[in-house]
Amino acid sequence: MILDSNKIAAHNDGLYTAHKNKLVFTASEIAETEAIIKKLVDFQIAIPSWALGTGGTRFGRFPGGGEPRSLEEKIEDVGLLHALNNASGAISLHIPWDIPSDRNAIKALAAQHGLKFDAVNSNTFQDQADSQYSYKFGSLQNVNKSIRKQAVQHNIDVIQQGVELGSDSLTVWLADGSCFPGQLNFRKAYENTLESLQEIYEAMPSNWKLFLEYKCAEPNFYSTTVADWGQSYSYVKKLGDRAKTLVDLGHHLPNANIEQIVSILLMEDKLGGFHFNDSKYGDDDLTAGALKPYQLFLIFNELVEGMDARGMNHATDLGWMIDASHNVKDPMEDLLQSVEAIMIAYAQALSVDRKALEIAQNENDVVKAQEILQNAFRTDVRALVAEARLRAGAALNPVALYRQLGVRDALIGARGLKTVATGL
Ligand code: PSV
Ligand code: MN
Ligand code: MN
Repeated sequence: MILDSNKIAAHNDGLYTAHKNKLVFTASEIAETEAIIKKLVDFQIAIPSWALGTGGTRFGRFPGGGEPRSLEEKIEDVGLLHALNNASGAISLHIPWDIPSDRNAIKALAAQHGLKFDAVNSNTFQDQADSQYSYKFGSLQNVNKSIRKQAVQHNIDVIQQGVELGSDSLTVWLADGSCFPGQLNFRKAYENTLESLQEIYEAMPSNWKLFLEYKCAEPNFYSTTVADWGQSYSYVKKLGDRAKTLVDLGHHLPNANIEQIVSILLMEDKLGGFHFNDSKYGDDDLTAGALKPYQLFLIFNELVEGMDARGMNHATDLGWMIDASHNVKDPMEDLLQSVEAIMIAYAQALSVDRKALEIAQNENDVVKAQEILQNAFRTDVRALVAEARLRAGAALNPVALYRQLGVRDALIGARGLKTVATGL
């Protein structure tokens, strides 16, 4: 066994004294650390099944070996992550990349690792070997009714797969759009997409949610049919209460104020969840918090404020997911880093002095308001995140333990050096 509770305990013993000293210091700087730690213990971020292998770009792919070759191995990898950090207790499947061959066995394997099935993702951005029609000119928007029907039916099949696994939400991301002016009638593309989404929405069980992801560009580079939060909002508002907008941090035009988008969507009860990642140029899918940790904190600041104002449960009322791609890092290490960055941003947002911030805002004390936020952002909360892991039986330093145990080498030993994860 690569990882077990004895190995985690031995690792934690070695780091315990230094950790406790740091925790005492952190508690001297932040009020109510106990309440924050409890929230951190409960917080879970779903791992996308497609992020466990090397992504690559259209120019090349440099796999590191030992990648999961099946859904079973993907679940095992997420199980490893969850054992290390106790914060990755769910997997988000992408269909047809992840069709379970034996559903009961897959469910049992996930349960054995303490994992739930998060939102299931449909795929109408690629043609499958057995598909009758091509999505070259779009799926739910297509001018051809038969193609739209095929895409709708695929989404219905994905819902069915999800129901059988115990998932309760569908994420729809459409590559639909156009590459050149004149290619598409925008209004008709919208109307076709809405009609198709309505059919999908109606096919969902009554406890399910539909998350509609937006993206400003790529693979279409002139227009995207669900291009921004306003367009997603316009669709989900028409669909019904259980349709919500999904915010992928890498899907905005440069300099978009994502935290403000989050605040407004929450206020409108239309925020469904997130695909966390980071980017400098576009849909870069880099490690969360690697480039813009202050932005990540400001997003969580709005989330905590808005969710508390609406009486929402932080852990369960939104879909928390990562969407990442790895070209130069070990995917598992990268995912551990992303989860850590998300937990840090969340802990910092929980530590904001909300009463003082409200007073500063009401008094138009701009300097004070900025000081309050920056103070929370600049205070080191890593000991709180580590303490949450310790209390849940996970590792004080997951990346360090992953390396100490030689997890990647063990995976290469078991699966081989030349592996290609299914999916992206
Ligand atoms: C599209 O860029 C996206 O962000 C969507 O979430 C997809 O489902 C995912 O990437 C994987 O292709
Ligand atoms: Mn995404
Ligand atoms: Mn993306």
